[in-house]
Amino acid sequence: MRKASIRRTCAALAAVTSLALAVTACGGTTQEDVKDEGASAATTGKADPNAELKTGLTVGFLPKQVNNPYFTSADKGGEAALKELGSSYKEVGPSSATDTAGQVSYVNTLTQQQVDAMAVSAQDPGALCTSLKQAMDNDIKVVTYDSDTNPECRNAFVSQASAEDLGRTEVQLLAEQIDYKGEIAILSAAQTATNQNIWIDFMKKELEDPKYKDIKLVKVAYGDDDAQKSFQQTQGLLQEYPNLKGIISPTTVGIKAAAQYLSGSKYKGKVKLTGLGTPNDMRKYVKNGTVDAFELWDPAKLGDLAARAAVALVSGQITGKEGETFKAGDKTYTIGKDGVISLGKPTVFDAENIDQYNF
Ligand code: RAM
Repeated sequence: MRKASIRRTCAALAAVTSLALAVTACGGTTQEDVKDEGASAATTGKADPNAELKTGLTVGFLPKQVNNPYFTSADKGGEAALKELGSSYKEVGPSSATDTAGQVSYVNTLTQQQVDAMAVSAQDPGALCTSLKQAMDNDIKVVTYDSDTNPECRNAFVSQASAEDLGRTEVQLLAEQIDYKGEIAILSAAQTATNQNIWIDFMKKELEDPKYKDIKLVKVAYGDDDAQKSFQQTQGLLQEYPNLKGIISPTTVGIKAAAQYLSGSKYKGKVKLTGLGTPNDMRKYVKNGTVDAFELWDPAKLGDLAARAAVALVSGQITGKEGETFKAGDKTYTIGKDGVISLGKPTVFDAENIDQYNF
């Protein structure tokens, strides 16, 4: 749908937003209406891999949580890529990872502002769907990055790594550390988080392998990507399960808080901890013997790829269909099933290599 279609969706927009703002956004025919009438590949639904990359675009980043250092790095990567491509960056978002209503209103704000594309890390798979569909109806390209919504509610998902690999390898890492024996728990982020929930499903599948028959997953706790709550949840796990042998925390906020708790307790080095963390957060806990190994991708590279995918979508190089390809930096990416673009493989960090990384 073209920019001109904004007029058709304005009534709907007004219903979910403040009328005054919706009216400003829907003021009438703009230069954009005219410019975009020459149908591009993207607007006709056909990808043109040779289409020139557009410049002067605005891409809005909407992370799960703005004050989370992981998203600060990711979004900085997006900002740098957009600068290089001659487009503008903006970031909006809630400060809590459990504020889905806040995320919905930020999607609506970006729609009113008529950004060309938005990159969203969804706190909840379904909650953003109506507003994201409305954005797409207004000719705004939507990529999710880090944490997906339902495939029909965005054009493409820029994934950090295969969800299956991430879930299974975290179990493999912990199992080795506890000699394939004992009670384990998971300390996750928000209960609704799409990314963590998919990884946890794959952890459970991995645990079905008979080689883990002596490992028992006793609890999945939720720290909501809040440092204090994650710390308290770790403390609670140890109180409830005094024989606990290991914890997997697939969240940068959770693993840091759990490491903080363990390192100041009698469990240091005895209760093993792994999951997803940044090398900068975890360095001291690897060096002081609280943590043996954990993993992550480079968040800045994820943000970079999300920005480049957004610009490729607006430019019509891709539409989000399986098999389409586009260049991002010096690499060519192929879109997979359900519009998924995968960054690559995560890195495992331990005492040997952690000093080589700075993020
Ligand atoms: C937290 C967030 C994010 C996740 C990382 C690993 O920062 O929950 O969504 O990808 O951890």
